[in-house]
Amino acid sequence: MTTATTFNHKAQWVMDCCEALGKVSQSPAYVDRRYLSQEHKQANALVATWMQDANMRTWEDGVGNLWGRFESDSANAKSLLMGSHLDTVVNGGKYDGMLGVVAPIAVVKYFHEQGIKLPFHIDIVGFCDEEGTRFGSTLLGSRALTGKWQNEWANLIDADGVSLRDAMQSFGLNFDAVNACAIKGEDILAYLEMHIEQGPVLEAQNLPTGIVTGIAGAKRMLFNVQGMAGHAGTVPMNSRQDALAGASEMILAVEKVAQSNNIVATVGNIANHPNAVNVISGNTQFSVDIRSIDDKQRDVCVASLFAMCQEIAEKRNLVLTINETHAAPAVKCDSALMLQLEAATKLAQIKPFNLVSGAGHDAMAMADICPVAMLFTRCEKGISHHPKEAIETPDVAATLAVLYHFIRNF
Ligand code: HGY
Ligand code: MN
Ligand code: MN
Repeated sequence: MTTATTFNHKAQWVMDCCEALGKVSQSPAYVDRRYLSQEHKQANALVATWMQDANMRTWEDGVGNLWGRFESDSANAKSLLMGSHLDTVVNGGKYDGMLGVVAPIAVVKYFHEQGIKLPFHIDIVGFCDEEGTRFGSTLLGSRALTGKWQNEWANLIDADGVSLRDAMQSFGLNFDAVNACAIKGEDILAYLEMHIEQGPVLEAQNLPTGIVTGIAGAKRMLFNVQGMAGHAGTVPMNSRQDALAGASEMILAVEKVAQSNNIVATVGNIANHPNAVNVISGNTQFSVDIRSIDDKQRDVCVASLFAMCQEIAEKRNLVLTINETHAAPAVKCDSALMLQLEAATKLAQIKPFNLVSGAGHDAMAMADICPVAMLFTRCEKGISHHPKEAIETPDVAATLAVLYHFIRNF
């Protein structure tokens, strides 16, 4: 009977790999690995050696994704595609993304060691930019695979003013050649992504793994509030056009709309100008990330938020402009794959449990070309996008056992 204990040793290997990847960061103090950086190159090279040790052929595609293939002997074999992202948020955890790349390598390594051959290839992809940390976008690596690469992304710029086009060139890639990375859906049997839950549900259920039913859709926008800078000591309060004060009222409106509609909305990034102690703020920009498993409900909330913020702007004699920077519809996981995950979970002697993903994943992009499924691993207190992100080795072993049975019976 192949259960979690079969994979105890491999689970420790996965944890050690995530630990090693956690050290590949642009900061010595915390995890921070961004798209097209030196750390991206290092991480791809490191993961490629683990894939090669599992008897996988490896390559890097034209957008910077890392690939590994465990070849089938069957002629015209199609691929079961698995993977997740290798980039991180700033000051992130060691498992968000990385677990979903390293865990399948561990199971492939087990197949290789056991001399198990499969009637389909196993392809594992380490996506290069899911978080969008460097350019404020998201899902760039997976959208390149699904033919959704956008020409206007060439002008996305990072905090240093480097454009995506130039950053790709320095990395040895060509922005205009990315469309050649697109893969054909008919070659992919399914896409399965393992990921830490990034929420508290599995811990509350006291379960090591969970089957994802759907992924919440997200919209990201940049709010630009234009006021009038002025002297903090001389401009009377009733004649100010204070951009930061206006933005603050708008940020509370973001929170209010989310709370009163049972969705989630976050202002994570703010820039204030001139940001001086004795100057009334002339311009404030802030990001809004708003999500729901129900796209219609989310868009109704976005509309009411826009109306509330325009009202605040008029009342304060400010000019508000809003630009949408990202939109991904909610995605339902494939019901047949969910049933196969359920059967595999039972074979691993674990109680199956279904849950929604509030976090976004590359599976949202891959759903454009093939059926997708996700398997979650419990994480401590649901903490993620934080250095305290933590998982337990036995839960990784359980995840590997479920994955083993899923593939053996796929
Ligand atoms: O934002 C997200 O949900 C994902 O972690 N990129
Ligand atoms: Mn993340
Ligand atoms: Mn992630």
